[in-house]
Amino acid sequence: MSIFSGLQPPEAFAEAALALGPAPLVACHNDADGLSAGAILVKTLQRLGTEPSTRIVGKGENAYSDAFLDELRGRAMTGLVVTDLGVSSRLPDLGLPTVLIDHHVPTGVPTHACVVSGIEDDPIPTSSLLAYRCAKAIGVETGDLLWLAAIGLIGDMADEDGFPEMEEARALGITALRKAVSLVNAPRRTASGDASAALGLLLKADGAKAVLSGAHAETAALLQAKEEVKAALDAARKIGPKVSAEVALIPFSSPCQIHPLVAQAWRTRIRDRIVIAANFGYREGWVHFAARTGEDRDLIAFLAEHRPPGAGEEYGNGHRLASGGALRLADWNHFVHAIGFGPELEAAA
Ligand SMILES: [Mn+2]
Repeated sequence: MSIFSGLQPPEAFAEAALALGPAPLVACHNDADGLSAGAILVKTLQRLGTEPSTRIVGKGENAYSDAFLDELRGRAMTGLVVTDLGVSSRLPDLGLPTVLIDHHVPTGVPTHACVVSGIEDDPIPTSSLLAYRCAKAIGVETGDLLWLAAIGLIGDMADEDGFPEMEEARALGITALRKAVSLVNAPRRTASGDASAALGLLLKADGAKAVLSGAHAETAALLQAKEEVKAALDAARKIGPKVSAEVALIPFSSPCQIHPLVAQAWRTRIRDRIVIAANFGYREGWVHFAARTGEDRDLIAFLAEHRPPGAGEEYGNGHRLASGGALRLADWNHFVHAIGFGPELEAAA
């Protein structure tokens, strides 16, 4: 029996898409999975005769914040599709047809939207794969969308999970697909966090090889983004962890979104503790952190247990083995004591 009611399979998109009107907005996350899901949905909605616009939700933003709601209210659009940005009952009710396509653990299921979720499937599909299955369910041409589904599957490390679509996509050239993922994932980690070149390239290119070829101007911008991130990561890799009973914490400061990469790198080296990479320099007034574990532990439950009183929507979401969040400085200081550290890991206000 499902613990979430109201979640739909991709087949539900066939009907929901037709209600979105002539000018829908596609809002997507800025990573490879979110961008490729966004690109699939834009192309699908175009094939239904609509003119979709796009909005990438990126650095320091949350699709369920009041600021984003205010922005949406000011936009001329006839419907809304939100993908790879989580599922929350805080989804704004704009009085417009709304579809969510997502694979994160819902923090609540909104009743005024069609929510296509893979959370109860085993294995859990990525947002890009859900978007591809949505396109299939509608019956539009999907032959040129399979590589985009694979970009998200590889980006979210679900390419070995046995999805038949991924096995089919291997014939397109796995090496080129992997390299394209690495490029598309780069800009969202830079100091600016602007992934518009990556989405532009996914919409223009006819496959992974075209992403890499340099035939499109965006490729140079993505290569530059990759260099910027690499330099930041090289610096952060030199910092060692501080250890409490349950947690190994790596503190550093960078405007780049490298905390997930730092946590991932230490996760393979520290097997008996939860790894938290804490970035004090990502955004003014906040500490952003990524949590990973090599143990069989539920990080969402761990973070909920130690949730500081002021934590918002951006805290403790994601997956059992890969979570994280962002906390204002006072809340971070509360949190860091709760997980067993002293004043040396507090953020200076
Ligand atoms: Mn994502």
